[in-house]
Amino acid sequence: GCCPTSAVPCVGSSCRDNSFLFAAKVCIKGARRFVVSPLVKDALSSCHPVVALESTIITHGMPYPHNLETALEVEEVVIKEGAVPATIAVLDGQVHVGLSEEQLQNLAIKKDCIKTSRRDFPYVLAKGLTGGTTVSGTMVVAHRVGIPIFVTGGIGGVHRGAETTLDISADLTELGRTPVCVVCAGVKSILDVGRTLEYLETQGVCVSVLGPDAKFPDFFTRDSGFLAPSHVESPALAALMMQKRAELSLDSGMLIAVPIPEEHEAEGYLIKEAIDQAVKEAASISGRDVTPFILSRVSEITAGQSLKSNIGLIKNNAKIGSQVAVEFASLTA
Ligand code: PSU
Ligand code: MN
Repeated sequence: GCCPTSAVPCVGSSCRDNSFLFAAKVCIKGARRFVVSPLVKDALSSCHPVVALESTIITHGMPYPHNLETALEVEEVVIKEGAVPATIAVLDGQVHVGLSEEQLQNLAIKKDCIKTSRRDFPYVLAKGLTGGTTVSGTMVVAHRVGIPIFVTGGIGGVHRGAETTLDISADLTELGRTPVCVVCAGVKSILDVGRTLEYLETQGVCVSVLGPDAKFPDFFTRDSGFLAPSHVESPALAALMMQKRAELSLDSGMLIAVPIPEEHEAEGYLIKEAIDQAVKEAASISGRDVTPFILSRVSEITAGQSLKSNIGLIKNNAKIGSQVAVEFASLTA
């Protein structure tokens, strides 16, 4: 069941040929030039669950050595839940799916990595550069190789003041156009959470909280004050939504929001004040530098408290997201 034209094996004939997997087969031909690790390749060809992971969080989201430690721990969590982690990045002009520990280490210490979203691939690849892929960049690659689910901390969104700056993350349009399920802890309140939810609605993205109610989490805390359009009670139901999306051949992605575990919740008032201050300071920053600037300022102002919450929630997302991936693989096996 492998494409003769592809270096990447197709999803095997043992898989039920539903529309999602068929789409993956077609797309995978475009992935000829990707470097897919042997473990990820094997997993994809045998329908074993694979979880994609982004790398901007390593290159721009956290300081060394926390970035490396967290990346390794997250991969361990995925493996423990019975799935195969596939961290995606651009290394010296080549798109990699599945990184070795050495490659992760190099990425974590390298100073001149490019934050790579969808728009940046042509440039980063042509110049042979190294880049950490954002949520949008990671979704593009995950879909090309047939990975249906992707775990991260938080997605980009509509920035506060976007009504004048027009600063709206490419993550949101990507969710509207690429059928990958993104598992995150909601939308950071450095952003305009309400407008982000509106924008996702316009883009036709299925947004659901995995939990007992539809309170939409804002990354550091479990309740942003906004409601998601829906909630599901279990990873199995989240996986079923993925399958229903596929059966309808919807081209759009999905967003599953997992509230941060109570024990990792940051002090609400402390985070809020730090964020307000950091957003003010970011007034003179623009483009792709805005989000990394605010993230590092919030971490400084809270003396690392936000970083601790960040690490706690991403590991929890990896656990829950892997459970969804395992459930989804069993639906399509
Ligand atoms: N939010 C975080 N940590 C991150 C990011 C967002 O809490 O590391 C990264 C993700 O890679 C996301 C990107 O896709 O920032 C969004 O950047 P922008 O706002 O420039 O679109
Ligand atoms: Mn932006």
